[in-house]
Amino acid sequence: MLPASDPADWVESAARDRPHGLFLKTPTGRELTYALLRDQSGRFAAALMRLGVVPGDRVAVQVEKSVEAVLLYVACLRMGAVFVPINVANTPHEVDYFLRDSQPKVAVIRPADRELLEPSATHAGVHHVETLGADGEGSLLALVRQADEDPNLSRGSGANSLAAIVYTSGTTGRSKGAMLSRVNLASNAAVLAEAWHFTNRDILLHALPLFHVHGLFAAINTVLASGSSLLLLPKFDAALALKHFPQVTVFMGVPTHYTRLLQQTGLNAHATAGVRLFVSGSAPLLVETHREFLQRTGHTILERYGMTETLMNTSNPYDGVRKPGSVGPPLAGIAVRVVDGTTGAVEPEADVTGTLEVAGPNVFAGYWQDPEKTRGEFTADGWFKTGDLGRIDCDGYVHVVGRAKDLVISGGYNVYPKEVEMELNALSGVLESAVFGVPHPDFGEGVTAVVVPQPATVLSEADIINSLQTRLARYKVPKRVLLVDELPRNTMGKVQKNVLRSVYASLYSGLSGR
Ligand code: MLC
Ligand code: AMP
Repeated sequence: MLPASDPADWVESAARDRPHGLFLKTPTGRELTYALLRDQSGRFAAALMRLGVVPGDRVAVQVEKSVEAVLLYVACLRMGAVFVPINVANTPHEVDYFLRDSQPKVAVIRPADRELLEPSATHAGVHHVETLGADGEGSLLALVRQADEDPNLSRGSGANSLAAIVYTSGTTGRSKGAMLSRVNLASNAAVLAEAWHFTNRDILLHALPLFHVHGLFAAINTVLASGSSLLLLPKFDAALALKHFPQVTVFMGVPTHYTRLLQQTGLNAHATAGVRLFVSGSAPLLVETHREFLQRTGHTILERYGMTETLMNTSNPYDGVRKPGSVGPPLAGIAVRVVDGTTGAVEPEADVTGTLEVAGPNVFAGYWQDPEKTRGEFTADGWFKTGDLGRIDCDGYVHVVGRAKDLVISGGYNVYPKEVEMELNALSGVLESAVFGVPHPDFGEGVTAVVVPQPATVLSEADIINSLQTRLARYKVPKRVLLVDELPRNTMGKVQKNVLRSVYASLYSGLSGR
Protein backbone atom coordinates (compact mmCIF):
# COMPACT_ATOMS: atom_id res chain seq x y z
CA MET A 1 0.00 0.00 0.00
CA LEU A 2 1.16 3.57 -0.68
CA PRO A 3 2.35 5.22 2.54
CA ALA A 4 -0.34 7.53 3.97
CA SER A 5 1.90 10.57 3.93
CA ASP A 6 0.58 13.93 5.09
CA PRO A 7 -1.45 15.80 2.43
CA ALA A 8 1.19 18.57 2.34
CA ASP A 9 3.79 15.99 1.25
CA TRP A 10 1.76 15.02 -1.83
CA VAL A 11 2.39 18.36 -3.50
CA GLU A 12 5.94 18.78 -2.31
CA SER A 13 7.12 15.33 -3.31
CA ALA A 14 5.41 15.41 -6.73
CA ALA A 15 6.85 18.88 -7.44
CA ARG A 16 10.30 17.66 -6.43
CA ASP A 17 10.23 14.30 -8.21
CA ARG A 18 8.25 15.23 -11.34
CA PRO A 19 8.16 19.02 -11.58
CA HIS A 20 7.01 18.87 -15.21
CA GLY A 21 4.35 16.22 -14.51
CA LEU A 22 0.86 17.48 -15.27
CA PHE A 23 -1.41 18.10 -12.28
CA LEU A 24 -4.36 19.76 -13.98
CA LYS A 25 -5.65 20.89 -17.35
CA THR A 26 -8.90 22.48 -18.48
CA PRO A 27 -10.90 22.24 -21.71
CA THR A 28 -9.86 25.83 -22.44
CA GLY A 29 -6.21 24.86 -22.53
CA ARG A 30 -4.94 25.93 -19.09
CA GLU A 31 -2.33 23.60 -17.68
CA LEU A 32 -0.63 23.37 -14.30
CA THR A 33 2.39 21.16 -13.72
CA TYR A 34 3.14 19.92 -10.22
CA ALA A 35 5.89 22.56 -9.94
CA LEU A 36 3.32 25.26 -10.78
CA LEU A 37 0.85 23.70 -8.36
CA ARG A 38 3.45 24.02 -5.60
CA ASP A 39 4.30 27.63 -6.48
CA GLN A 40 0.76 28.86 -7.05
CA SER A 41 -0.80 27.09 -4.07
CA GLY A 42 2.15 28.53 -2.09
CA ARG A 43 1.06 32.01 -3.15
CA PHE A 44 -2.54 31.32 -2.11
CA ALA A 45 -1.27 30.09 1.26
CA ALA A 46 0.93 33.18 1.64
CA ALA A 47 -2.08 35.40 0.86
CA LEU A 48 -4.14 33.65 3.53
CA MET A 49 -1.26 34.00 5.99
CA ARG A 50 -1.16 37.74 5.30
CA LEU A 51 -4.83 37.83 6.26
CA GLY A 52 -3.82 36.32 9.58
CA VAL A 53 -4.78 32.69 8.94
CA VAL A 54 -2.78 30.26 11.07
CA PRO A 55 -3.05 26.45 11.31
CA GLY A 56 -6.42 25.45 12.74
CA ASP A 57 -8.22 28.57 11.49
CA ARG A 58 -11.25 27.90 9.33
CA VAL A 59 -11.46 29.19 5.76
CA ALA A 60 -15.06 29.02 4.50
CA VAL A 61 -15.43 28.83 0.74
CA GLN A 62 -18.57 29.23 -1.39
CA VAL A 63 -17.28 29.72 -4.94
CA GLU A 64 -17.83 28.37 -8.45
CA LYS A 65 -15.65 25.51 -9.56
CA SER A 66 -12.39 26.80 -11.05
CA VAL A 67 -8.64 26.19 -11.12
CA GLU A 68 -8.29 28.89 -8.45
CA ALA A 69 -10.80 27.09 -6.22
CA VAL A 70 -8.61 23.97 -6.45
CA LEU A 71 -5.51 26.04 -5.62
CA LEU A 72 -7.27 27.54 -2.62
CA TYR A 73 -8.13 24.07 -1.35
CA VAL A 74 -4.57 22.83 -1.84
CA ALA A 75 -3.23 25.95 -0.12
CA CYS A 76 -5.38 25.24 2.95
CA LEU A 77 -4.13 21.64 3.01
CA ARG A 78 -0.51 22.76 2.83
CA MET A 79 -0.74 25.43 5.53
CA GLY A 80 -2.91 23.54 8.04
CA ALA A 81 -5.96 25.79 7.61
CA VAL A 82 -9.32 24.05 7.97
CA PHE A 83 -11.15 24.08 4.63
CA VAL A 84 -14.93 24.58 5.00
CA PRO A 85 -16.57 24.05 1.59
CA ILE A 86 -20.11 25.35 1.05
CA ASN A 87 -22.42 24.18 -1.74
CA VAL A 88 -22.96 26.99 -4.26
CA ALA A 89 -26.67 26.12 -4.20
CA ASN A 90 -26.96 27.07 -0.52
CA THR A 91 -29.05 30.20 0.08
CA PRO A 92 -27.81 33.20 2.12
CA HIS A 93 -30.04 31.95 4.95
CA GLU A 94 -28.17 28.62 4.96
CA VAL A 95 -24.74 30.25 4.53
CA ASP A 96 -25.46 32.50 7.51
CA TYR A 97 -25.75 29.39 9.67
CA PHE A 98 -22.52 27.83 8.32
CA LEU A 99 -20.57 31.04 9.01
CA ARG A 100 -21.95 31.43 12.53
CA ASP A 101 -21.28 27.79 13.30
CA SER A 102 -17.80 27.39 11.81
CA GLN A 103 -16.52 30.88 12.73
CA PRO A 104 -14.01 31.15 9.92
CA LYS A 105 -11.22 33.69 9.97
CA VAL A 106 -11.65 34.19 6.23
CA ALA A 107 -14.68 33.61 3.98
CA VAL A 108 -14.12 33.40 0.24
CA ILE A 109 -17.34 33.97 -1.71
CA ARG A 110 -18.52 34.78 -5.25
CA PRO A 111 -18.04 38.44 -6.21
CA ALA A 112 -21.78 38.93 -6.81
CA ASP A 113 -22.61 37.70 -3.27
CA ARG A 114 -20.45 40.20 -1.38
CA GLU A 115 -23.20 42.66 -0.61
CA LEU A 116 -25.65 39.93 0.34
CA LEU A 117 -23.29 37.95 2.58
CA GLU A 118 -21.08 40.60 4.15
CA PRO A 119 -23.57 41.42 6.94
CA SER A 120 -23.81 37.72 7.89
CA ALA A 121 -20.03 37.42 7.82
CA THR A 122 -19.58 40.48 10.03
CA HIS A 123 -22.20 39.20 12.43
CA ALA A 124 -20.45 35.82 12.56
CA GLY A 125 -17.14 37.49 13.42
CA VAL A 126 -15.42 36.61 10.12
CA HIS A 127 -12.24 38.72 9.97
CA HIS A 128 -11.96 39.01 6.19
CA VAL A 129 -14.35 38.46 3.30
CA GLU A 130 -12.62 37.92 -0.04
CA THR A 131 -14.13 37.18 -3.42
CA LEU A 132 -13.26 34.71 -6.15
CA GLY A 133 -15.14 34.35 -9.42
CA ALA A 134 -15.30 31.46 -11.90
CA ASP A 135 -12.60 33.10 -14.04
CA GLY A 136 -10.37 33.98 -11.12
CA GLU A 137 -11.68 37.53 -10.79
CA GLY A 138 -12.21 39.08 -7.36
CA SER A 139 -10.25 40.40 -4.41
CA LEU A 140 -8.49 37.14 -3.49
CA LEU A 141 -6.39 37.02 -6.66
CA ALA A 142 -5.16 40.57 -6.09
CA LEU A 143 -3.73 39.40 -2.76
CA VAL A 144 -2.34 36.22 -4.30
CA ARG A 145 -0.50 38.14 -7.02
CA GLN A 146 1.41 40.13 -4.40
CA ALA A 147 2.24 37.07 -2.31
CA ASP A 148 5.41 35.03 -2.02
CA GLU A 149 5.31 31.67 -3.87
CA ASP A 150 7.50 29.91 -1.34
CA PRO A 151 6.26 30.91 2.10
CA ASN A 152 7.28 29.15 5.26
CA LEU A 153 4.35 26.77 5.73
CA SER A 154 3.46 25.06 8.95
CA ARG A 155 0.92 22.33 8.43
CA GLY A 156 -0.70 22.26 11.84
CA SER A 157 -0.16 20.24 14.93
CA GLY A 158 0.07 16.73 13.53
CA ALA A 159 -1.80 13.97 11.75
CA ASN A 160 -4.87 14.35 13.92
CA SER A 161 -5.23 18.07 13.37
CA LEU A 162 -8.21 19.15 11.31
CA ALA A 163 -8.02 19.49 7.53
CA ALA A 164 -11.67 20.18 6.75
CA ILE A 165 -15.14 20.64 8.16
CA VAL A 166 -17.81 19.45 5.74
CA TYR A 167 -21.43 20.23 6.55
CA THR A 168 -23.99 17.50 6.28
CA SER A 169 -27.62 17.73 7.31
CA GLY A 170 -29.11 15.36 9.79
CA THR A 171 -32.32 13.81 10.94
CA THR A 172 -32.83 16.66 13.40
CA GLY A 173 -32.94 19.12 10.51
CA ARG A 174 -29.87 21.03 11.65
CA SER A 175 -26.68 20.78 9.59
CA LYS A 176 -23.60 19.65 11.43
CA GLY A 177 -19.98 20.00 10.51
CA ALA A 178 -18.09 16.73 10.10
CA MET A 179 -14.50 17.28 11.29
CA LEU A 180 -12.04 15.49 9.03
CA SER A 181 -8.43 15.20 10.09
CA ARG A 182 -5.30 15.14 7.97
CA VAL A 183 -4.92 11.44 8.65
CA ASN A 184 -8.53 10.77 7.55
CA LEU A 185 -7.76 12.40 4.20
CA ALA A 186 -4.29 10.93 3.82
CA SER A 187 -5.20 7.36 4.67
CA ASN A 188 -8.27 7.33 2.41
CA ALA A 189 -6.40 8.77 -0.57
CA ALA A 190 -3.58 6.24 -0.16
CA VAL A 191 -6.05 3.36 0.06
CA LEU A 192 -8.03 4.52 -2.99
CA ALA A 193 -4.95 5.18 -5.11
CA GLU A 194 -3.83 1.64 -4.38
CA ALA A 195 -7.24 -0.03 -4.74
CA TRP A 196 -8.01 1.70 -8.04
CA HIS A 197 -4.46 1.31 -9.44
CA PHE A 198 -3.78 5.04 -9.90
CA THR A 199 -0.38 5.87 -11.38
CA ASN A 200 1.15 9.11 -12.59
CA ARG A 201 0.01 8.19 -16.10
CA ASP A 202 -3.66 8.53 -15.15
CA ILE A 203 -5.89 11.46 -16.06
CA LEU A 204 -9.15 11.76 -14.14
CA LEU A 205 -12.11 13.49 -15.76
CA HIS A 206 -13.33 15.71 -12.92
CA ALA A 207 -16.96 16.73 -13.41
CA LEU A 208 -18.05 16.70 -9.75
CA PRO A 209 -18.65 19.68 -7.50
CA LEU A 210 -15.80 20.81 -5.24
CA PHE A 211 -17.85 21.12 -2.04
CA HIS A 212 -18.46 17.46 -1.17
CA VAL A 213 -16.21 14.61 -0.19
CA HIS A 214 -16.66 12.85 -3.54
CA GLY A 215 -15.29 15.63 -5.79
CA LEU A 216 -12.83 17.00 -3.24
CA PHE A 217 -11.36 14.03 -1.46
CA ALA A 218 -12.16 10.83 -3.40
CA ALA A 219 -11.24 12.60 -6.64
CA ILE A 220 -8.64 15.33 -6.02
CA ASN A 221 -6.83 13.74 -3.10
CA THR A 222 -6.46 10.42 -4.91
CA VAL A 223 -4.94 12.27 -7.85
CA LEU A 224 -2.59 14.23 -5.56
CA ALA A 225 -1.54 11.14 -3.60
CA SER A 226 -0.64 9.28 -6.80
CA GLY A 227 0.87 12.20 -8.71
CA SER A 228 -1.66 11.75 -11.52
CA SER A 229 -3.63 14.42 -13.39
CA LEU A 230 -7.06 16.04 -13.55
CA LEU A 231 -9.02 17.27 -16.53
CA LEU A 232 -11.22 19.78 -14.74
CA LEU A 233 -14.68 20.42 -16.21
CA PRO A 234 -16.67 23.32 -14.72
CA LYS A 235 -19.64 21.00 -14.11
CA PHE A 236 -21.13 17.75 -15.29
CA ASP A 237 -22.60 17.82 -18.76
CA ALA A 238 -23.10 14.42 -20.41
CA ALA A 239 -22.24 15.54 -23.95
CA LEU A 240 -19.13 17.36 -22.76
CA ALA A 241 -18.00 14.40 -20.65
CA LEU A 242 -18.42 12.09 -23.64
CA LYS A 243 -16.39 14.46 -25.78
CA HIS A 244 -13.53 14.39 -23.26
CA PHE A 245 -13.40 10.62 -22.61
CA PRO A 246 -10.68 10.11 -25.28
CA GLN A 247 -8.35 12.35 -23.24
CA VAL A 248 -8.75 10.60 -19.87
CA THR A 249 -8.24 7.23 -18.19
CA VAL A 250 -10.63 7.43 -15.20
CA PHE A 251 -14.10 8.87 -14.57
CA MET A 252 -15.84 9.23 -11.20
CA GLY A 253 -19.53 10.03 -11.06
CA VAL A 254 -22.84 9.72 -9.23
CA PRO A 255 -25.57 7.46 -10.67
CA THR A 256 -27.35 10.45 -12.31
CA HIS A 257 -24.18 11.04 -14.36
CA TYR A 258 -24.36 7.47 -15.64
CA THR A 259 -28.07 7.57 -16.49
CA ARG A 260 -27.50 10.85 -18.35
CA LEU A 261 -24.48 9.39 -20.19
CA LEU A 262 -26.65 6.47 -21.28
CA GLN A 263 -28.97 8.94 -23.00
CA GLN A 264 -26.12 10.02 -25.27
CA THR A 265 -26.37 8.16 -28.57
CA GLY A 266 -22.60 8.43 -28.96
CA LEU A 267 -21.89 6.42 -25.80
CA ASN A 268 -20.27 3.20 -26.98
CA ALA A 269 -17.12 1.08 -26.70
CA HIS A 270 -15.25 3.27 -29.16
CA ALA A 271 -16.00 6.53 -27.30
CA THR A 272 -14.82 5.05 -23.99
CA ALA A 273 -11.94 2.93 -25.29
CA GLY A 274 -9.21 4.94 -23.55
CA VAL A 275 -10.90 4.96 -20.14
CA ARG A 276 -9.66 2.17 -17.88
CA LEU A 277 -12.00 2.78 -14.94
CA PHE A 278 -15.51 4.13 -14.34
CA VAL A 279 -16.35 4.62 -10.65
CA SER A 280 -19.83 5.31 -9.24
CA GLY A 281 -20.84 6.33 -5.73
CA SER A 282 -22.74 8.71 -3.42
CA ALA A 283 -26.09 7.01 -4.14
CA PRO A 284 -27.25 3.53 -5.16
CA LEU A 285 -26.49 2.59 -8.75
CA LEU A 286 -29.40 0.66 -10.23
CA VAL A 287 -28.52 -2.81 -11.46
CA GLU A 288 -30.12 -1.87 -14.82
CA THR A 289 -27.76 1.11 -15.16
CA HIS A 290 -24.79 -1.12 -14.38
CA ARG A 291 -25.90 -3.69 -17.00
CA GLU A 292 -26.81 -1.18 -19.68
CA PHE A 293 -23.48 0.61 -19.30
CA LEU A 294 -21.64 -2.69 -19.69
CA GLN A 295 -23.68 -3.57 -22.76
CA ARG A 296 -23.11 -0.22 -24.43
CA THR A 297 -19.45 0.34 -23.56
CA GLY A 298 -17.93 -2.97 -22.45
CA HIS A 299 -17.00 -1.32 -19.11
CA THR A 300 -18.08 -2.73 -15.76
CA ILE A 301 -18.74 0.24 -13.49
CA LEU A 302 -16.92 -0.07 -10.17
CA GLU A 303 -19.32 0.93 -7.39
CA ARG A 304 -18.06 2.10 -4.02
CA TYR A 305 -19.73 3.37 -0.84
CA GLY A 306 -18.84 6.40 1.23
CA MET A 307 -20.08 9.13 3.52
CA THR A 308 -19.03 12.61 4.52
CA GLU A 309 -18.18 11.32 8.00
CA THR A 310 -16.11 8.37 6.84
CA LEU A 311 -14.89 9.17 3.32
CA MET A 312 -14.80 5.92 1.30
CA ASN A 313 -15.59 2.70 3.17
CA THR A 314 -15.95 -0.07 0.62
CA SER A 315 -15.22 -0.63 -3.03
CA ASN A 316 -15.78 -3.34 -5.58
CA PRO A 317 -12.42 -4.78 -6.57
CA TYR A 318 -10.34 -3.45 -9.44
CA ASP A 319 -9.35 -7.00 -10.32
CA GLY A 320 -11.99 -9.54 -9.47
CA VAL A 321 -15.75 -9.58 -9.58
CA ARG A 322 -17.59 -6.24 -9.51
CA LYS A 323 -21.03 -7.30 -8.41
CA PRO A 324 -23.95 -5.17 -9.66
CA GLY A 325 -26.03 -4.02 -6.68
CA SER A 326 -23.10 -4.39 -4.27
CA VAL A 327 -20.65 -1.77 -3.04
CA GLY A 328 -17.89 -4.36 -2.57
CA PRO A 329 -15.78 -5.42 0.40
CA PRO A 330 -14.35 -2.92 2.92
CA LEU A 331 -11.25 -1.08 1.71
CA ALA A 332 -7.86 -2.02 3.20
CA GLY A 333 -7.56 -1.10 6.88
CA ILE A 334 -11.32 -0.34 7.18
CA ALA A 335 -13.83 -2.58 8.95
CA VAL A 336 -17.56 -2.75 8.31
CA ARG A 337 -20.01 -4.73 10.44
CA VAL A 338 -23.74 -5.35 10.50
CA VAL A 339 -25.59 -4.91 13.78
CA ASP A 340 -29.15 -5.57 14.84
CA GLY A 341 -30.98 -2.25 14.56
CA THR A 342 -32.82 -2.74 17.87
CA THR A 343 -30.36 -4.50 20.17
CA GLY A 344 -27.09 -3.30 18.62
CA ALA A 345 -25.79 -6.89 18.70
CA VAL A 346 -23.26 -7.72 15.99
CA GLU A 347 -24.64 -10.12 13.36
CA PRO A 348 -22.13 -12.97 13.04
CA GLU A 349 -23.86 -14.60 10.06
CA ALA A 350 -23.52 -13.57 6.43
CA ASP A 351 -26.49 -12.19 4.52
CA VAL A 352 -28.39 -10.87 7.58
CA THR A 353 -29.66 -7.32 7.09
CA GLY A 354 -29.03 -4.78 9.83
CA THR A 355 -27.44 -1.39 10.40
CA LEU A 356 -23.96 -0.83 8.98
CA GLU A 357 -21.18 0.38 11.28
CA VAL A 358 -17.66 1.41 10.28
CA ALA A 359 -14.27 1.65 12.00
CA GLY A 360 -10.88 2.68 10.67
CA PRO A 361 -8.51 5.58 10.05
CA ASN A 362 -11.07 7.02 7.62
CA VAL A 363 -13.65 7.71 10.34
CA PHE A 364 -14.02 11.40 11.20
CA ALA A 365 -13.11 13.08 14.46
CA GLY A 366 -16.69 14.06 15.36
CA TYR A 367 -19.12 16.91 14.76
CA TRP A 368 -17.81 20.44 15.14
CA GLN A 369 -18.74 21.83 18.54
CA ASP A 370 -21.26 19.08 19.16
CA PRO A 371 -19.81 16.42 21.45
CA GLU A 372 -23.26 15.18 22.40
CA LYS A 373 -24.26 14.49 18.79
CA THR A 374 -20.83 12.91 18.24
CA ARG A 375 -21.32 10.56 21.19
CA GLY A 376 -24.72 9.55 19.89
CA GLU A 377 -23.33 8.49 16.52
CA PHE A 378 -20.64 6.17 17.91
CA THR A 379 -21.05 2.86 19.73
CA ALA A 380 -19.45 2.28 23.11
CA ASP A 381 -16.69 0.30 21.38
CA GLY A 382 -15.89 3.14 18.97
CA TRP A 383 -17.70 2.17 15.73
CA PHE A 384 -19.47 4.85 13.70
CA LYS A 385 -23.16 4.23 13.10
CA THR A 386 -23.77 4.97 9.43
CA GLY A 387 -27.57 4.93 9.55
CA ASP A 388 -27.52 2.78 6.41
CA LEU A 389 -29.12 -0.65 6.26
CA GLY A 390 -27.10 -3.40 4.68
CA ARG A 391 -25.86 -6.94 4.64
CA ILE A 392 -22.52 -8.59 3.99
CA ASP A 393 -22.69 -11.62 1.69
CA CYS A 394 -20.66 -14.79 2.01
CA ASP A 395 -17.93 -13.36 -0.25
CA GLY A 396 -17.52 -10.40 2.11
CA TYR A 397 -19.23 -7.93 -0.26
CA VAL A 398 -21.37 -5.23 1.37
CA HIS A 399 -24.85 -4.54 -0.03
CA VAL A 400 -26.50 -1.25 0.99
CA VAL A 401 -30.17 -2.18 0.99
CA GLY A 402 -31.80 0.91 2.49
CA ARG A 403 -31.54 3.56 5.16
CA ALA A 404 -32.49 3.54 8.80
CA LYS A 405 -32.08 7.33 8.73
CA ASP A 406 -34.84 9.42 7.15
CA LEU A 407 -32.85 10.63 4.14
CA VAL A 408 -33.52 11.27 0.46
CA ILE A 409 -30.58 11.15 -2.00
CA SER A 410 -31.33 13.25 -5.05
CA GLY A 411 -28.73 13.28 -7.82
CA GLY A 412 -26.07 12.41 -5.23
CA TYR A 413 -27.07 15.22 -2.85
CA ASN A 414 -28.46 14.35 0.57
CA VAL A 415 -31.73 15.92 1.60
CA TYR A 416 -32.96 15.37 5.12
CA PRO A 417 -36.79 15.54 5.16
CA LYS A 418 -36.81 17.11 8.61
CA GLU A 419 -35.00 20.22 7.34
CA VAL A 420 -37.55 20.68 4.54
CA GLU A 421 -40.52 19.92 6.82
CA MET A 422 -39.35 22.58 9.29
CA GLU A 423 -39.34 25.19 6.51
CA LEU A 424 -42.71 24.00 5.18
CA ASN A 425 -44.32 24.06 8.62
CA ALA A 426 -43.09 27.63 9.16
CA LEU A 427 -45.00 28.84 6.07
CA SER A 428 -48.19 30.68 6.76
CA GLY A 429 -51.27 28.52 6.13
CA VAL A 430 -49.44 25.20 6.57
CA LEU A 431 -50.76 22.96 9.32
CA GLU A 432 -48.34 20.10 8.84
CA SER A 433 -46.25 18.37 6.23
CA ALA A 434 -44.27 15.28 5.39
CA VAL A 435 -41.32 15.02 3.02
CA PHE A 436 -40.10 11.80 1.44
CA GLY A 437 -38.36 10.46 -1.65
CA VAL A 438 -39.84 8.46 -4.52
CA PRO A 439 -38.17 7.08 -7.65
CA HIS A 440 -37.18 9.78 -10.11
CA PRO A 441 -35.80 8.88 -13.57
CA ASP A 442 -33.09 11.56 -13.51
CA PHE A 443 -32.20 12.16 -9.86
CA GLY A 444 -32.72 8.59 -8.61
CA GLU A 445 -35.03 9.87 -5.89
CA GLY A 446 -37.21 12.97 -6.17
CA VAL A 447 -37.82 15.06 -3.05
CA THR A 448 -41.60 15.15 -2.59
CA ALA A 449 -43.88 16.81 -0.02
CA VAL A 450 -47.44 16.40 1.13
CA VAL A 451 -48.88 19.41 2.92
CA VAL A 452 -52.02 19.73 5.02
CA PRO A 453 -53.30 23.34 4.90
CA GLN A 454 -54.73 25.00 7.99
CA PRO A 455 -58.54 24.93 8.04
CA ALA A 456 -60.18 27.36 5.61
CA THR A 457 -56.84 28.19 3.99
CA VAL A 458 -56.14 27.99 0.30
CA LEU A 459 -52.56 27.13 -0.61
CA SER A 460 -51.03 26.56 -4.00
CA GLU A 461 -48.18 24.23 -4.93
CA ALA A 462 -46.43 26.96 -6.91
CA ASP A 463 -46.55 29.47 -4.03
CA ILE A 464 -45.17 26.93 -1.59
CA ILE A 465 -42.30 26.02 -3.94
CA ASN A 466 -41.51 29.70 -4.55
CA SER A 467 -41.41 30.44 -0.82
CA LEU A 468 -39.12 27.50 -0.09
CA GLN A 469 -36.67 28.58 -2.79
CA THR A 470 -35.75 31.69 -0.83
CA ARG A 471 -34.80 29.59 2.21
CA LEU A 472 -33.44 26.28 0.94
CA ALA A 473 -30.94 25.26 -1.73
CA ARG A 474 -32.96 24.39 -4.83
CA TYR A 475 -32.02 20.72 -4.87
CA LYS A 476 -33.72 20.41 -1.45
CA VAL A 477 -36.93 22.05 -2.65
CA PRO A 478 -39.57 19.37 -3.39
CA LYS A 479 -40.08 18.71 -7.10
CA ARG A 480 -43.78 18.29 -6.24
CA VAL A 481 -45.89 19.51 -3.29
CA LEU A 482 -49.23 17.72 -2.98
CA LEU A 483 -52.01 19.24 -0.91
CA VAL A 484 -53.87 16.67 1.19
CA ASP A 485 -56.50 16.63 3.93
CA GLU A 486 -54.48 14.56 6.37
CA LEU A 487 -51.26 12.63 6.77
CA PRO A 488 -51.32 8.83 7.10
CA ARG A 489 -50.45 7.96 10.69
CA ASN A 490 -50.00 4.70 12.59
CA THR A 491 -51.66 3.96 15.92
CA MET A 492 -48.82 5.73 17.72
CA GLY A 493 -49.56 8.87 15.71
CA LYS A 494 -46.32 8.60 13.70
CA VAL A 495 -46.49 9.67 10.05
CA GLN A 496 -46.21 6.58 7.84
CA LYS A 497 -43.70 7.63 5.21
CA ASN A 498 -43.68 4.10 3.79
CA VAL A 499 -47.37 4.59 2.94
CA LEU A 500 -46.61 7.92 1.27
CA ARG A 501 -43.71 6.39 -0.67
CA SER A 502 -45.97 3.63 -1.89
CA VAL A 503 -48.96 5.88 -2.77
CA TYR A 504 -46.77 8.27 -4.76
CA ALA A 505 -44.32 5.68 -6.11
CA SER A 506 -45.05 6.50 -9.75
CA LEU A 507 -45.38 10.27 -9.39
CA TYR A 508 -42.40 10.93 -11.64
CA SER A 509 -42.60 7.84 -13.83
CA GLY A 510 -44.01 9.79 -16.77
CA LEU A 511 -40.91 11.99 -16.89
CA SER A 512 -38.08 11.22 -19.26
CA GLY A 513 -34.58 10.78 -17.82
CA ARG A 514 -34.05 14.53 -18.02
C1 MLC B 1 -29.53 20.24 -9.62
N1 MLC B 1 -30.86 20.28 -9.40
C2 MLC B 1 -31.21 19.26 -8.64
C3 MLC B 1 -30.03 18.55 -8.40
N2 MLC B 1 -29.00 19.19 -9.01
N3 MLC B 1 -32.40 18.88 -8.14
C4 MLC B 1 -32.41 17.78 -7.40
N4 MLC B 1 -31.31 17.06 -7.11
C5 MLC B 1 -30.11 17.42 -7.59
N5 MLC B 1 -29.01 16.71 -7.32
C6 MLC B 1 -31.83 21.25 -9.91
C7 MLC B 1 -31.37 22.67 -9.81
O1 MLC B 1 -31.72 23.20 -8.57
C8 MLC B 1 -32.16 23.33 -10.93
O2 MLC B 1 -33.50 23.48 -10.50
C9 MLC B 1 -32.13 22.26 -12.00
O3 MLC B 1 -31.95 21.00 -11.30
C10 MLC B 1 -30.99 22.44 -12.98
O4 MLC B 1 -29.80 22.81 -12.27
P1 MLC B 1 -28.35 22.48 -12.79
O5 MLC B 1 -27.34 23.09 -11.90
O6 MLC B 1 -28.28 22.76 -14.27
O7 MLC B 1 -28.30 20.93 -12.56
P2 MLC B 1 -27.35 19.93 -13.16
O8 MLC B 1 -26.06 20.55 -13.55
O9 MLC B 1 -28.07 19.16 -14.18
O10 MLC B 1 -27.01 19.05 -11.85
C11 MLC B 1 -27.36 17.74 -11.68
C12 MLC B 1 -26.13 16.96 -11.19
C13 MLC B 1 -25.65 17.62 -9.89
C14 MLC B 1 -26.54 15.54 -10.99
C15 MLC B 1 -25.03 17.02 -12.25
O11 MLC B 1 -26.69 17.59 -8.94
C16 MLC B 1 -24.43 16.99 -9.36
O12 MLC B 1 -23.32 17.31 -9.76
N6 MLC B 1 -24.55 16.05 -8.40
C17 MLC B 1 -23.41 15.44 -7.75
C18 MLC B 1 -23.54 15.60 -6.28
C19 MLC B 1 -22.32 15.09 -5.54
O13 MLC B 1 -21.16 15.37 -5.86
N7 MLC B 1 -22.54 14.30 -4.48
C20 MLC B 1 -21.51 13.77 -3.67
C21 MLC B 1 -21.83 13.99 -2.19
S1 MLC B 1 -20.62 13.19 -1.17
P3 MLC B 1 -34.38 24.73 -10.87
O14 MLC B 1 -35.55 24.58 -9.96
O15 MLC B 1 -33.54 25.92 -10.61
O16 MLC B 1 -34.70 24.52 -12.33
C22 MLC B 1 -21.32 11.68 -0.76
C23 MLC B 1 -20.44 10.68 -0.17
C24 MLC B 1 -20.04 9.71 -1.22
O17 MLC B 1 -22.44 11.45 -1.05
O18 MLC B 1 -20.19 8.49 -1.03
O19 MLC B 1 -19.57 10.17 -2.26
P1 AMP C 1 -23.25 12.09 2.47
O1 AMP C 1 -23.73 12.32 3.83
O2 AMP C 1 -23.64 13.14 1.48
O3 AMP C 1 -21.83 11.87 2.53
O4 AMP C 1 -23.96 10.78 1.94
C1 AMP C 1 -23.65 9.52 2.45
C2 AMP C 1 -24.73 8.54 2.16
O5 AMP C 1 -24.81 8.30 0.74
C3 AMP C 1 -24.46 7.19 2.74
O6 AMP C 1 -24.78 7.13 4.11
C4 AMP C 1 -25.34 6.30 1.89
O7 AMP C 1 -26.68 6.35 2.35
C5 AMP C 1 -25.25 6.97 0.53
N1 AMP C 1 -24.33 6.30 -0.38
C6 AMP C 1 -23.07 6.64 -0.73
N2 AMP C 1 -22.58 5.77 -1.65
C7 AMP C 1 -23.56 4.85 -1.88
C8 AMP C 1 -23.67 3.71 -2.72
N3 AMP C 1 -22.72 3.33 -3.55
N4 AMP C 1 -24.83 3.00 -2.65
C9 AMP C 1 -25.83 3.36 -1.84
N5 AMP C 1 -25.80 4.44 -1.04
C10 AMP C 1 -24.67 5.18 -1.06
